[in-house]
Amino acid sequence: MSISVRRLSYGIGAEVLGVDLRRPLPGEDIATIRRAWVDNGILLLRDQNITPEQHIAFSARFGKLDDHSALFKYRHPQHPEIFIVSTKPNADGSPSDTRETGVNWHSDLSYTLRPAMGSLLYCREIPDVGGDTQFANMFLAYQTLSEGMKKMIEPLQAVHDYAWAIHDTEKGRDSAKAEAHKKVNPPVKQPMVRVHPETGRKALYVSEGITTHIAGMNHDESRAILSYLFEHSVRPENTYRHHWRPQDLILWDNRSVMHKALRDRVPGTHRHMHRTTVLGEPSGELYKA
Ligand SMILES: O=C(O)CCC(=O)C(=O)O
Ligand SMILES: [Fe+2]
Repeated sequence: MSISVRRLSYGIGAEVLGVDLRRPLPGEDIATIRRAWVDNGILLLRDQNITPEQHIAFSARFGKLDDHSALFKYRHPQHPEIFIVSTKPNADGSPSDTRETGVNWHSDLSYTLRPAMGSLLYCREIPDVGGDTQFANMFLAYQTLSEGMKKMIEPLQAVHDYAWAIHDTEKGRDSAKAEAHKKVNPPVKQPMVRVHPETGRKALYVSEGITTHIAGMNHDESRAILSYLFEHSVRPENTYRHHWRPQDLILWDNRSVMHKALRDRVPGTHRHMHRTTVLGEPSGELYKA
């Protein structure tokens, strides 16, 4: 069966048909998938009845995988390459720590000096309604800015801080947790406009969930500019919203895409996902206030 690719929406994404990840794919199919992935930002592969081993093996064709040491509590017990995002309570009945993972717009690991190239999220369980994920095309977000705005932000860097990312959970600001994370993940400065290493295209690289302010500006100045950019990035025509089916696998390119897990879960229903993470190129530098 040969591979075909069809677009999912105006703004972002494509579905890949004709692949079965239970068997290793030939190199030319991996090259086709990688090209479609980079060009479309996200790829959907439906009906993949795969084991964690097959998920890891496919992911590793695209680069070195993260062992999720920064998020060690939520790793799969047998497979550190798999990060579990689940709403299901823990064995002792306490709520899952990852029930609120990714609920604000972000790009994976942008708060580190080696942000993720790609993430591959696999759906194991999903309710009929809710549990959706939304994606935004940051190439398009950059392209649709005015020339004046592009010129102004191009040389700037912005601060990405994981402690900020986790402050806004159901529990409110959990400073003990935020402080512990700050030690592992101190704030970093990232370029506001990132040049995609494979295509040379420019993408906007700030996100509401993780970016605190623009380096070298005061918070009021910074807030005005960032608020505009956040709003601009996630205009509906720039995004795609996915309602998952079990056995869907979605790949996103963190260098040109932001994503967000929607808070649309119907009480009493549950969702269980497995993610692998492909490491990317080094980017940014440590931020000293
Ligand atoms: O669960 C989701 O829909 C996305 C969670 C997330 O941000 C991630 O796995 O990177
Ligand atoms: Fe994420």
